[in-house]
Amino acid sequence: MSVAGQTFTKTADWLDWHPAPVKPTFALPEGAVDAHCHVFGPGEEFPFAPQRKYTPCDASKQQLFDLRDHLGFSRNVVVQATCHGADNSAMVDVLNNAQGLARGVATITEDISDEELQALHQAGVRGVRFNFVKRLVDALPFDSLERIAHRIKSLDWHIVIYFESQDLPELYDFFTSLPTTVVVDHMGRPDVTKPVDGEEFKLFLKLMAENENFWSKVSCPERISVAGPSKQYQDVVPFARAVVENFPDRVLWGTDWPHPNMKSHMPDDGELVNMIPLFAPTAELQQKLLVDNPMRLYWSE
Ligand code: 0GY
Repeated sequence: MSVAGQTFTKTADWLDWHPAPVKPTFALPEGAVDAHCHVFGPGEEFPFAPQRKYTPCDASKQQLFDLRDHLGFSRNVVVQATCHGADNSAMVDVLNNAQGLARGVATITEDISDEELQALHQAGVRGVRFNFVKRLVDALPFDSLERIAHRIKSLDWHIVIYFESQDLPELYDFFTSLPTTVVVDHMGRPDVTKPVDGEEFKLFLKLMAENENFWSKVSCPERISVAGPSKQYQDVVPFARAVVENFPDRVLWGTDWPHPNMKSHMPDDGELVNMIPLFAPTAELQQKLLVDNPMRLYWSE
């Protein structure tokens, strides 16, 4: 594909998303929200950022809407993917074409104007993402992130943070200084070969327990699992279940479609939905995880 002379050849060993996920046997509650997914391009319409760390396959808004309907979700929260940098136009294009059924999480830099922030809000953006995963981004300095945090607080937005568990100790004090609701991607990427009641995951549970402004997505078993798909990602279940049962009013769930950077295999999104009752075993917990919590965070106005 090419845009104004640029070509977008996907990164070697990049896997395309699953072309035909099963219809889930787990029936989602009415009004369920897929609270973590992305779109990629299409590159011809929405070019990828020059500073990106990978070039993905295309994954368009219509393909996202088709997946939503196939799986039985009602709404999406579209998180800006790092391959688009701070150009939010592909994500905003989803929001503008979703008839109110999608909200967004943007990536911004300090030079954004108040008018641009207002336009993102009008489109349905309700948060910004701070990414600390070194293979994905060159992280912004803390003081810049602090200034962004204070600006978006006035819009009543939240901050989504993405980091890996080994980096939590050094980031802990910065995270707890943030002035807004903070949503952790994928439970802080726990190392599931370590015990669920071990020191490393205890620090994450402490972060959640001692800071009521912290939420967690119980997402991405396919990324976190060491056991893998042949073992149905069972090694992730105790971690997700601990988070849901301890913090039932501050958890979200998402497919993570189209699954950036999955190198070993591509998950079947229908099978990911079928894992939800293992994470949230009662109808009450499922209602909070899939409907009440995301609606409160993203559709309160
Ligand atoms: C995720 C995870 C990843 C990538 C991104 O924006 C992104 O590029 O989020 C990853 O590579 O772990 O949440 O989709």
